[in-house]
Amino acid sequence: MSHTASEDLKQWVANVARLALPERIHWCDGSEEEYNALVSQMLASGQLHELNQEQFPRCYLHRSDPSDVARTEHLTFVCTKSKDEAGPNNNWKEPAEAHAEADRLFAGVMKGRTMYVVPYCMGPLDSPHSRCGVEITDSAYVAASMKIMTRMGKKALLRLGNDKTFVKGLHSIGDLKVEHRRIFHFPEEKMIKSIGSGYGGNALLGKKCHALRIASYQARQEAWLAEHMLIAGIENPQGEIFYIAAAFPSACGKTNLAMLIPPEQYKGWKVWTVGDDIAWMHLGEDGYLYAMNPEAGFFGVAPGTSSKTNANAVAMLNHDTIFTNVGVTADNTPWWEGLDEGQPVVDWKGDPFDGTTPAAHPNSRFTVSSRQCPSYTKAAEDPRGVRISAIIFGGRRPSLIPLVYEAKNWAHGVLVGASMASQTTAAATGVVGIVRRDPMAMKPFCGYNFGDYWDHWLSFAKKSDKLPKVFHVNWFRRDEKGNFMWPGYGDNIRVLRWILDRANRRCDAVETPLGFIPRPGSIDTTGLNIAEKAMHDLCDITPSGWKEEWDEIGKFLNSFGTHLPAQLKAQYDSILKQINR
Ligand code: GTP
Ligand code: SPV
Ligand code: MN
Repeated sequence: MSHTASEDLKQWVANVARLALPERIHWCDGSEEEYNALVSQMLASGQLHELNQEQFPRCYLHRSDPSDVARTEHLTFVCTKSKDEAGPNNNWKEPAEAHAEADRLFAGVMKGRTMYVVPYCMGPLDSPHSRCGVEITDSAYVAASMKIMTRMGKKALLRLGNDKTFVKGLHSIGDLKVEHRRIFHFPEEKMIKSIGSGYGGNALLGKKCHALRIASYQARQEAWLAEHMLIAGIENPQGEIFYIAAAFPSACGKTNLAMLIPPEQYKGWKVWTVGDDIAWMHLGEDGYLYAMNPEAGFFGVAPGTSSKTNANAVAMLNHDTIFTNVGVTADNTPWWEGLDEGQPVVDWKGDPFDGTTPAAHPNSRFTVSSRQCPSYTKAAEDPRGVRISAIIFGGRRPSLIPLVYEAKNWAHGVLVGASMASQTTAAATGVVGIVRRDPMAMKPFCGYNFGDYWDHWLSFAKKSDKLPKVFHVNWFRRDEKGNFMWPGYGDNIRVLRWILDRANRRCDAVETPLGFIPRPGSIDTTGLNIAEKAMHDLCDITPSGWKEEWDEIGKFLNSFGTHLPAQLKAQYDSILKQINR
């Protein structure tokens, strides 16, 4: 296969081999035979375990190193020439220093291992918006996962040759020691170097490293957007389909919303899945914003997935799936907390389950092709992407933030995104459950200074007057007893319905200093066991109650100094005045 590769690619592969000293080099062609061979080899080496093949054909379990179960943000760096360019939102390292450190870590690291050369395409092979990359890795698990998650192999290599430019991603699991773990990004060189982790976002370089950190940097230069967003189509009983793009931080509900199944009384309503994690968005010639999913698979959170919360996911996970760090039942079927049935006997580490700690790791995941999802739509293969009617921001906020509100205009929408915050989750290492600022759900993923990123977002209003309306949602408000106030999951369609009515200007709303909120009764609650008072509390905005929040947001925005766009500051100040009134 390597004969179709460009000189540049061949040269890079040779240089890496000279440094890392692999025993052999395998160019991935993306075929079924190749995938099967990778699986057989991993079953033999113990990297994969066969699950019950009658109930779960071609499903396997991978147990990672127990210290390598989530993204490690403190070991992730954006290495631009100037520190200012990376911004206070990123860890920064001088490029030459980072390359030298990587060289030391990669020296001889692949001795005795196979080096896989994995060409991939992010986005449909025939889309002008797609971008290619090559990941070099010494992990068969990564190579197999890239087959599921991207358009990988021969066809990608062919396209990559025609494109002339591609992202170079070098990965090794190294010795898996946290001390030796680094995830370096060189956006100016379109390069990634990641060592010491086999975990998703750290190791499947097409995903967060390429499709968000490198792509966001490119998108700014080329006037598009690379975002941590699901894309879904909402079909109403009239047969109209409107597409939304929604940014929620890691483990805050993107996969679930993208595959939503409406409650029974919502006859004629249907949600179509385009993507569950990343959206690349371009202005069309008609002035509308179009979004495409650069991925071809889902790397989804297992815990909480059940036939009640996400029946589409349950249906897609019963064949051809790789599970990572879940528990197992006596029947050798996969198990996690929240699953409807079954009892775990073995936990995610492979130890007997004793009930004292969760059977599945809270960040255990499934890796599966999007084509297996019952709600997956062909529109996801449209080279232009789908036209977006509404952009939705959201996070896990136990208090204050209402169920839904609408931004007053695009610039205010950018402020709403920039001032997002959410409780941390198990998707990254560190403390879980503390509220941190996470603008546009991109805190861990923006490849440059957030101040410049907001300016880039603001610039779209100069190019089009047909931009989507912007909203903010919160499914995670809790009452005094600590219970979720909103049922969530399938019932979120009730909120989406209001959002689309507003986006299409089919209903009016109440204006507040912080945005538009639903008129009492305009969010349908028929069939829900929710008191009028609770609904009022969920939907209300009392400006005086926002003082502390607005203060926090102000401090955060100011920490970007001269990079903070004046227009955003003006939006902020005008709301501040109204809150203090
Ligand atoms: P990443 O893949 O990490 O980017 O996460 P994600 O944003 O796709 O989150 P996902 O949909 O996997 O949900 C994460 C967790 O939140 C799961 O345990 C879900 O069960 C739970 N969750 C999702 N939607 C809702 C909701 O509407 N209400 C409540 N209470 N929980 C939800
Ligand atoms: C996330 O953490 O936002 C994920 C999983 O989607 S990972 O691929 O690890 O980034
Ligand atoms: Mn994600």
